[in-house]
Amino acid sequence: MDDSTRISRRGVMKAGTGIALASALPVQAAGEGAADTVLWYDSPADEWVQALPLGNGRLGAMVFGGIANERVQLNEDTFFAGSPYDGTNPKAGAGLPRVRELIWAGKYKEAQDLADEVLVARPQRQMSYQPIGDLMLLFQGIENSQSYRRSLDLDGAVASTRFKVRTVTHLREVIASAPDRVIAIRLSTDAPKGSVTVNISLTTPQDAEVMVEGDDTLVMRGIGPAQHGVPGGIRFETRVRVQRTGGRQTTGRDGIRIEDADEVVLLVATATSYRRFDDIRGDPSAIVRADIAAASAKGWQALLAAHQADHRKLFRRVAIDLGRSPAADLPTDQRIARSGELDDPALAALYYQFGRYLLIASSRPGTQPANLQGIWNERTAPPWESKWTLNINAEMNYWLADAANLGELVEPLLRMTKDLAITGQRTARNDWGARGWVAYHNTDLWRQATVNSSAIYGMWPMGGAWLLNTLWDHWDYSRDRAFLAELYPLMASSCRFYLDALVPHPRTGELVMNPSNSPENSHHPGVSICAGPAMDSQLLRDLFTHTIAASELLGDDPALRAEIAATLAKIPPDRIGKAGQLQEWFDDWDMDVPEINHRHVSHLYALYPGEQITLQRTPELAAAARRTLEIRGDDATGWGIGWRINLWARLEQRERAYKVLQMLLQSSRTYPNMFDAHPPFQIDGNLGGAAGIGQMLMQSHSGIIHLLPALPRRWPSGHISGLRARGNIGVDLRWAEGRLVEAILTADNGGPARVRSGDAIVELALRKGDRVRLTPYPGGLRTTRLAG
Ligand code: FUC
Repeated sequence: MDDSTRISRRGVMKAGTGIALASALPVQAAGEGAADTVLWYDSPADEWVQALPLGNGRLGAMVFGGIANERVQLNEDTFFAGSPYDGTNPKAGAGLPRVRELIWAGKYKEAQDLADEVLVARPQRQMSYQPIGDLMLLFQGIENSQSYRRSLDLDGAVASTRFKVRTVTHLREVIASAPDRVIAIRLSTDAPKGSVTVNISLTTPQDAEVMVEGDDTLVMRGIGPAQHGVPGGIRFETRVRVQRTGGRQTTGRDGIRIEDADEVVLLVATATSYRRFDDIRGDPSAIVRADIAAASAKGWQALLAAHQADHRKLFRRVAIDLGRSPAADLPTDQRIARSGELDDPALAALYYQFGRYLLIASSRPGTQPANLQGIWNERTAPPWESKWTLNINAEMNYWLADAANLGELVEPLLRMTKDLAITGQRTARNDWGARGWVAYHNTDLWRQATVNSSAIYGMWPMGGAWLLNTLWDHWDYSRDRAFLAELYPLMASSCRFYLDALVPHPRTGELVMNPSNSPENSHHPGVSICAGPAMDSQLLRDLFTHTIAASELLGDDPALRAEIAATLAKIPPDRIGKAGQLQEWFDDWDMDVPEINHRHVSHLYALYPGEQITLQRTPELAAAARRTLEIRGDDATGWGIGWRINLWARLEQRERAYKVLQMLLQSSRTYPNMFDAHPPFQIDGNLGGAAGIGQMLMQSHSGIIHLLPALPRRWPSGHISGLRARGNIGVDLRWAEGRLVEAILTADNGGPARVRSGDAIVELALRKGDRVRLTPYPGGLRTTRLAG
């Protein structure tokens, strides 16, 4: 670092003259869009939840759209506190049988207290996701601006800020490019020359130093913090390369100063030393140098073109139109603030596409899975550590993916599960003396697979099963055998854990998990620990059934298959309780619990995302699930509401699903930038809510593709194209006056398909490549085969 000059807070400075880089003046913004896939505002963001998110799966940026002061808050998805560690509690092996005995004896409080001592990890809490810092742009010569507009174009994946100062229009555009691994920013005007004067600097809450290297590069280098006694170990480096056309450039105390440039392009690269949960020997400096070198050779236009082609390949697969009213012309924050009073069907469509946008921006093959906040976090102590919560949130983040034609974005979840299948073996052995692997209700970058936080929340050994069932769904949609072959060993190993861990219930002999809980819900004041809650059985029925099916498909492990089948037969069935509700626990405690309106509806897993309960095949259980939903009530956290939309849609309660969606879209559950409000911000509500909108329009489960199962009155006419159904089938829909006009199915695999619209059902024998049009006639569905 000999050629660098320190300009950190303590800083010194060095002056230099930049080399002017030729690039054309912009004629037009890259993507301010007038279309219905744009979020826009008429004033800058005052708060983080008003700023606009960009992401390439790994790098995140929140753009504030300031006029004289612009802040671009930066994240990198592997930047966490701590370093590789093993939190397993050495007392677990001896302690677990005692916890179990206390539960059988009905001494739940004692059992939970003991679990806190002998099972909960040391340290108890996991490591938190960290912000990298902020790129700060301080502009000069900008007073009395007019005609302000900032926007996020979901189709172009560009954040733009535009305003006028006297006769000159200023335009700032930001992208986060996946193909070129940088965040790129262009500052331009429509003046013929010299209107960009800006100071560029980096700040960070981390232990880091900031320097200028050469005369055109800012470098910030640091290390992540220690937490809960685990030393900080992840090194990171951010580089900002400044490219300008015209004007002058100096370096100084506050970073790099550009005066009177025609145009400026900033390239921002960030990397960390993280390679895997047990390896942080990467070289962030080498990575960002290479990223910056490659991106600087390209120029803005080529970067933008590559970025948009890459993004649109995913984003443009689905188009949605739920109708349009004049409300759609209002700024986005006003639409959200007034969503209760306005008739604004396009807001739901925007929410759906925003969910797809967020998943594209926060989960790409090779990156970390979307965490509780996707990849966007400005705090060093974020809520719930902004990590992965496995008792609903991480799975919910992926409910949207396959049906919304973004199936390949599930890959990071598979990789995280592979990691957990390694670390989780340690815990399975340590805590249960079992084969296979276990994961509990949270994990972090270090893939902790331990009971964590405290037993009331964490004593839930079902994280692996839910992850695997979520990943199975990706197979079921895509029918990608290579994916199944990667998934199957993780399933088989997880089954071995449960085969060893399940124990007979003393009253019935049925096989149950003990200890466990029904996520986060107390059955008696202050205690959630129990044996055999309904959700355990539901998750295990799915895991076991899927593993048997996968082993048959792949021709593996007949002996294991037989063992699983024998155990499956002894898993308790779902039961209906004394209020007619679907019973949440092994005992019928449901009506006497401290929080009757609890946010989690874990035992409704079987209705959604599972398919064990359906209106057609298990009408009594479906009625009980409905009763449970009524008792629980619709109001909940953002993700809790998101889940309820999907559940009501599965119950085909169209107006109820719509009502709950409206609850999600109001400002208590949706921030001005459209981020979901738990509160605080959690991305699960966005992705689960968008999945719910999808479930209202098309469902595929239990062997049926159901068209418009929960279309509300307020969306009388519209269309959606590019959806996916299980079995690798494409679905396009058009409707008018509340009725299906036509559906087009595209078979990418072939095979039998049953399609339902209203009361009409048709059976199709599809060949690979078939395109079939379905049109309703009184009492039925007409099928027409379309040419290739
Ligand atoms: C679960 C939920 C909370 C929150 C947290 C991240 O524990 O019960 O509401 O979403 O995850």
